[in-house]
Amino acid sequence: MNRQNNTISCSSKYFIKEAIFNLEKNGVVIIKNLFNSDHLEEIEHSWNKNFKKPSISGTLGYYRTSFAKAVLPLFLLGKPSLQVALDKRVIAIIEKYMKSKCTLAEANAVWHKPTNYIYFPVHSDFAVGWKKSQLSKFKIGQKDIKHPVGIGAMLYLHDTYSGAFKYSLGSHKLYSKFGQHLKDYPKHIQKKINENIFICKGQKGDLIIFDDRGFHGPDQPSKKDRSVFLLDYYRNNTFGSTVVSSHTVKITDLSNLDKTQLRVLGLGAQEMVKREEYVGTRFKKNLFYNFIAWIVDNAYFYIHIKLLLKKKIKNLLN
Ligand SMILES: O=C(O)CCC(=O)C(=O)O
Ligand SMILES: [Fe+2]
Repeated sequence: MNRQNNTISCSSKYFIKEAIFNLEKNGVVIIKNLFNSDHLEEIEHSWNKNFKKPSISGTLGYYRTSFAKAVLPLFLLGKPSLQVALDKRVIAIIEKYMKSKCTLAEANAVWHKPTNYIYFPVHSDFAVGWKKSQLSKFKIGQKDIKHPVGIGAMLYLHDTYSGAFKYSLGSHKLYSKFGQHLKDYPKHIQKKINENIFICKGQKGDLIIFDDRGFHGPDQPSKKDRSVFLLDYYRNNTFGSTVVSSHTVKITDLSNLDKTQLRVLGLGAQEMVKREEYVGTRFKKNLFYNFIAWIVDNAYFYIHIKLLLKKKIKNLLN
């Protein structure tokens, strides 16, 4: 498969149609030139402020979720991040392809460190029987999986070659019939899925849109850091108006959004996972969590001791 076949430019007159054509045929499309350089620069500026250090006790910073990965609720990066996730052209492509309204179910800024092992293997995001958590009432059925139940999108924040997103072309048409994990598929199907893997090498600002049912993942092992926006849109005709976990937004950033954008953002939607159980809060299970919490709680001890001493000295002098 030629790389050009999956890559389109938004300057093309029929790019929405071309994007849908690629999604139907291959399950993935790379769109160029959607966002101008000023917009990407604003994102980079905000990213650099937020990805210097982990957030500790309310400080600006990212959430560490594993050795190689750190995340940030996307909209903490401000308006330019909302303009990407709620771009009307992107919404049009997704809703036309899904033949349904959609809701932005997840939106994270994700930073990967390079590793010489695979920590996130190729997988499908949905299969029959899928539910978001043990407690979720909704479960994907045989009829549901025939539709594009979820659409992922990834924005590259720099030229991305090593560690790029990869997708097995056409694998969305398997409807995940042996589940979400490649190892559970008969050997000849595994072989075919692997042969059709297409590595979506791309440049800063490229937006990849993909059908979550197809096999995909980051191309690992990888030699380079990777900074991306990772978005997931769910199909309303399947899930209703539902987000995975409610988005964290700054209220002042919502001013220019229209009705459609607010609806896609999850205004009035149901929530599947509570904030305290969502992936960004995973550090609570880390070996050092209680120790670090203790350090933070006592981190002002020197001011406290200074005040105590001051009081003691004052008492002695009186
Ligand atoms: O990080 C990637 O390249 C893929 C992400 C992904 O597959 C997921 O979050 O489900
Ligand atoms: Fe995935």
